[in-house]
Amino acid sequence: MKKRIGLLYGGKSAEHEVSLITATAVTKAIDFDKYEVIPIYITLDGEWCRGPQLTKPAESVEELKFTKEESNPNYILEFILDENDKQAKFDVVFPLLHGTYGEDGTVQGLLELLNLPYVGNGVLSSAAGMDKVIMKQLFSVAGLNQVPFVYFIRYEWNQNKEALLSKCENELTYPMFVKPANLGSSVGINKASNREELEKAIHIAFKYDRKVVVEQGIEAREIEMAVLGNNEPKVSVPGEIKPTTEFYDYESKYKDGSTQLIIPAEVSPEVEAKMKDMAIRAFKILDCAGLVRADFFVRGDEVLINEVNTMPGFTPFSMYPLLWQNTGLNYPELIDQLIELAIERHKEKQQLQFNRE
Ligand code: G1L
Repeated sequence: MKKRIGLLYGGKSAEHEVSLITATAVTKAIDFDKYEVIPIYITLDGEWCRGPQLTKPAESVEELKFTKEESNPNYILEFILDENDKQAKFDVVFPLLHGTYGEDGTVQGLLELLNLPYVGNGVLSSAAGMDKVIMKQLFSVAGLNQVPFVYFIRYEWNQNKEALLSKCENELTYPMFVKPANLGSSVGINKASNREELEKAIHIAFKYDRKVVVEQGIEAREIEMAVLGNNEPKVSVPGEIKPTTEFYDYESKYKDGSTQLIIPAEVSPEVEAKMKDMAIRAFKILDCAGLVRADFFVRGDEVLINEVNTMPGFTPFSMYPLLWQNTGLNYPELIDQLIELAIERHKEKQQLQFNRE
């Protein structure tokens, strides 16, 4: 019997288009002999629209856009919950989106409540992975080397700007990077080389989140690794990002392709072993499932973890799939593996006891 996959994409977020492009790429790679694919499109307004079962790859992004009027039944949740409709249940849901409002873990929470197996990270790791401060604090508990940082919430900033600027200057040195704590992409991130720029960058970052983190800027190479698995996660070869602009920002990340990916990255066996160990420790401390992309700064022989991405770019030309491609696992095989890992984790969870004996 073919497995029925619910492909969930779009969403009420800045990554709407990226999600659509990724969903199109997944339909081009997924094995239609093994899977029935049912597209579920979330519009920019947040409406859930189910499209007809796909029998072949989508040729364009437009083919995957539906309206509420054409989706049948109208309400996807009623559809999923409808015990009478043989079409209703999914074997696995493949969520290719950030949470409805950009805060992750929300979609995963919905899928948990529906008791549906789904690809990738759960509620806890998705939410923790979206908050740079929580993530850094967990890395620190795991004893992972990282750049020094300072953080505060808007309320504290408004209470005493001078004290917080001094705290940054006492604990860090210029240049510093100022970032909103949540948000996966690089929106609202600015570099500061003096007190005036720092204050301005903090002001901008607070437009995007109520919590801001100021990081020590360092001269280092940016190298990433892909992790895949559940209880015994495997790590790919490393890949290096060579930015051509000042730093790896939103524009160059998604639009103009001005970054160069070097796979495999040229690193010593010692550095590679260090990164591998750190990638697995990061995966475990965040309680990840399925996949994560681990991002490092490498300076000589020193390795610092920058962050992990629980929902990495996922087109065949994105770092995560390319890293596996270069490790001997192609894009269709990667999709297969992720689906199997989703089923494996769901089975393990089904065996848990929820009440006292
Ligand atoms: F389902 C996976 F595999 F876990 C998964 C989910 C989401 C992989 C990659 C992503 N990435 C994204 O959703 C995106 C925000 C980068 C847009 Cl496609």
